[in-house]
Amino acid sequence: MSACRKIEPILVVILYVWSLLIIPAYSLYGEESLELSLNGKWTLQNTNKSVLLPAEVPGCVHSALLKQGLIQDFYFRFNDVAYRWISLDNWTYTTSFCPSDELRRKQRVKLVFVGVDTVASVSLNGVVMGKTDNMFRRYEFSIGKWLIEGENKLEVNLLSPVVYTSQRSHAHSYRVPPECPPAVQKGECHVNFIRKAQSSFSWDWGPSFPTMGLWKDVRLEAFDVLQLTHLSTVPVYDSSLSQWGVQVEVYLDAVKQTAVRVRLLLAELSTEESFNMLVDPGKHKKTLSLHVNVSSQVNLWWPSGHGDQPSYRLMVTGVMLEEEVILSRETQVYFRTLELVQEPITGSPGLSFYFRVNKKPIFLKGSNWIPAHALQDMIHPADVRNLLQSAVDANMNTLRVWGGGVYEQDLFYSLCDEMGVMIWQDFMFACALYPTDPDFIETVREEVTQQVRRLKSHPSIIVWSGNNENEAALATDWFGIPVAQRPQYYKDYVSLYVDNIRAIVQQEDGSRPVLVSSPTNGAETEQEGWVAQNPYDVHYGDTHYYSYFQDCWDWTALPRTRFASEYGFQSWPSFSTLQKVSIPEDWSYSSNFSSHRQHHLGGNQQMLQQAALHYHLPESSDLLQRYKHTLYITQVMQAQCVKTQTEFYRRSQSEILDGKGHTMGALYWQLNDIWQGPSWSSIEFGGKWKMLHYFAQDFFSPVLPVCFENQDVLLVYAVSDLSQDLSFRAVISVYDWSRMDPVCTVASRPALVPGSSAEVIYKQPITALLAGCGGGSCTRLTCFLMYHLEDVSGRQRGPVSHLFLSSPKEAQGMLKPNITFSIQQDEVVGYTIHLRSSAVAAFVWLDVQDIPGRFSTNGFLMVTMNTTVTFYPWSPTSTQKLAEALTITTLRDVY
Ligand code: BMA
Repeated sequence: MSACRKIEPILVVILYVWSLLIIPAYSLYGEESLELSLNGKWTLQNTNKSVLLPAEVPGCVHSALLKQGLIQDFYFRFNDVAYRWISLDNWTYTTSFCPSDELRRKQRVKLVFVGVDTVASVSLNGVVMGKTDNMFRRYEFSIGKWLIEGENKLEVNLLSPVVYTSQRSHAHSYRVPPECPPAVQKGECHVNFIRKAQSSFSWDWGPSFPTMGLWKDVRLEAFDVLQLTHLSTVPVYDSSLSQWGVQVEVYLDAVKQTAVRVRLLLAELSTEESFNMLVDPGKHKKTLSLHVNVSSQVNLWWPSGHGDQPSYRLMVTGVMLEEEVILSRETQVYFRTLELVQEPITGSPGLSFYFRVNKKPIFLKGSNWIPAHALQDMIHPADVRNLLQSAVDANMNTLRVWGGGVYEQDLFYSLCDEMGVMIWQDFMFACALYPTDPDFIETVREEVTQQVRRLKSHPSIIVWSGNNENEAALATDWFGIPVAQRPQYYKDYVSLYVDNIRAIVQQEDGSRPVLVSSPTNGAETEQEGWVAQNPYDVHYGDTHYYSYFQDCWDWTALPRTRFASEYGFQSWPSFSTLQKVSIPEDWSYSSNFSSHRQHHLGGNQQMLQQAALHYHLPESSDLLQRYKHTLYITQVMQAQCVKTQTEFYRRSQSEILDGKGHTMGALYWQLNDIWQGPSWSSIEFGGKWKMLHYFAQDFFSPVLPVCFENQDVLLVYAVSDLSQDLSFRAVISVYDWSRMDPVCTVASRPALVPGSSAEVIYKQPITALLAGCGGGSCTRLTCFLMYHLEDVSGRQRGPVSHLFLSSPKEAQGMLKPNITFSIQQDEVVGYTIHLRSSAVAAFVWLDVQDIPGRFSTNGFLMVTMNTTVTFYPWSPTSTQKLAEALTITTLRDVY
């Protein structure tokens, strides 16, 4: 059947297109557009034509095979290895379409691919239109003269990315390590030779699914005179005039010389300006400076927790000479200023490293973002929204879009703008050295230019950063490069990230800081010629820090860094999440499945080893129960470890000790998961919160008490992200493990804590505290502390927290609690769960299996007989379903 009868070209009077001067009778100022993605019918075929199937665009080969039932759930058990064949083959996408006469007659007709994954040759009616080699670029091919009347055939021949990288690496004159990922990752090799999500060849938290496909829209765009291809806005503050402005960039593609008048209107700010311009044939960027009316009140965009995120509607109108409106487009503009401050600190060698938003120093609290799915086309907008909402609900204000994944979709950044989530944006290079052949550099240059233009209007983005850990990889010689060869690799490094990426970013976006790597020493790295001796130097820039064998409760071993951009511990997801991709024989910690999903060498052992430092390991004779308890204990370990470390960073905000401190950021590794497996994440694949995420909600709270011991002296810090100074007192209750009422409660005198600071407000030798408590009946083994902050009116501020005085495995008097519950549906928000416990219970963990939603709190210490927790469902449920699903686990249950 001819495609021509099926696909009606859609005439869209596209608002963002101008067609001036010549007004053909058949199209009034309009551009013709033909969507080939959603409306088109595509087929997909492999090299030897043994597989032929319908395919959706946007999409990829894996998802097409899945939708046709030709493969099973690729996350199921060992399917990542079983389906390796898919990306070892080449695949061809084919479609037919019938352009209207109007479209064909346009002066310029472009075939636009918003995203091709990755190496492909595009042909139209048998003629090659061009090639692609970069998943992160948009491609346009001029196809006007190749279009025929009636049915046109479009083919995209995708080359196996695995074969491609193998060929590229072999053709390269010297090795560009790492050649292959560690065997435990079961991944593919030479991913650094392709501009594609680096984690798609496997990572230490994710499977190898080297996707291939048309992962974003495909369409024809046609016009006669002029097209507005893109619009960007960046707010600018002129402090000498105390005036806001907006730098508006319009990107134009002109067929012939054209005169246009562009009107910019910010109605809410009583601001309007018009610009006359003459556009020459070809592609152009025109920069327009809009000055905001000085008498208008501009409300600023603030990071979450520091204020609102107001935006203003900017109308952009294109006007012909005769004052006829031919274009009308609107966008949101947000106003904020931004600085990355690197300046000397009294009493400390090195430089500060912190962000100032609207002149206010802000402590960055959050985590690192990885791709939410191995197949980008399987990510639903609701998933993105839910993950970001979970970040905000846990009091995060920042996410780092890590350099081994993808530049995220537009929706991600728009939601971050609206929610006040600041973004540390890496460029997509990670944990590797990279080639610098001219064609590689050229495609990267185009990628960087396009991405910066696409993203720079988002106030959420606060820094561009060249790569993940590649400076460190060179400086600390991860890949054993002989000394004599190092200059070549250093040269390649500087060429790629400094001479190309950094230079482009500075040219395209002067409104944000650019870092070359993470971790980096920032200005000091630059001084040292871009590869610092020690990129992990705590006196400069940001650091990444992982230590799996050290006791994670020992804060003295932690780096008192300026900015902790990565740190973390692994845990396993919950049983209900794993159950979706496994069968009963997999449900033990030593199963093949458990080893298979673990991509970090020794990871499963490390988790138990770290847990065993403080907790009894599960020993139930019921093997399934033991497995579930083991998953639980890994989450307990992770939550407590990351809590200790994050609290250390937050309390180090205002002090310099031994020349170190002024920590202004804590972004743990990692927020989300790509599949159901062990990882450093605080949210499981599917959105379920791990215990760590509940802990994060507390340890990122705007007001936080931090209690710890320093050589047997107990200290409480009050950490405040508030704008105003406030007096706090620490209230510390000493509890005996064997009973519910506190043995004693002490309170410090109120102390004034300036806004945005961390101050010591209580200090006492632990022996003195215990001796003065309940007749001295408490020991480190029998008692523990619960503490919180109060303001002078006696109101609790921030969370109630706990401090153990010995490892719980050594605690004396811990009883096996019997916890009963009843559930009641709330009027509005959710379900109230009333808990009643017979004894003090540690790490009380409520789990409703796969009923989507989250609790108000979880993993808590229960020191009162009764407590209530709210469950917020994400889809309709009932008290009965919840009651049937609910399980409660506590620390004492596992041994
Ligand atoms: C850091 C990250 C990731 C990795 C994580 C855990 O190095 O940048 O590459 O997943 O550590 O190993």
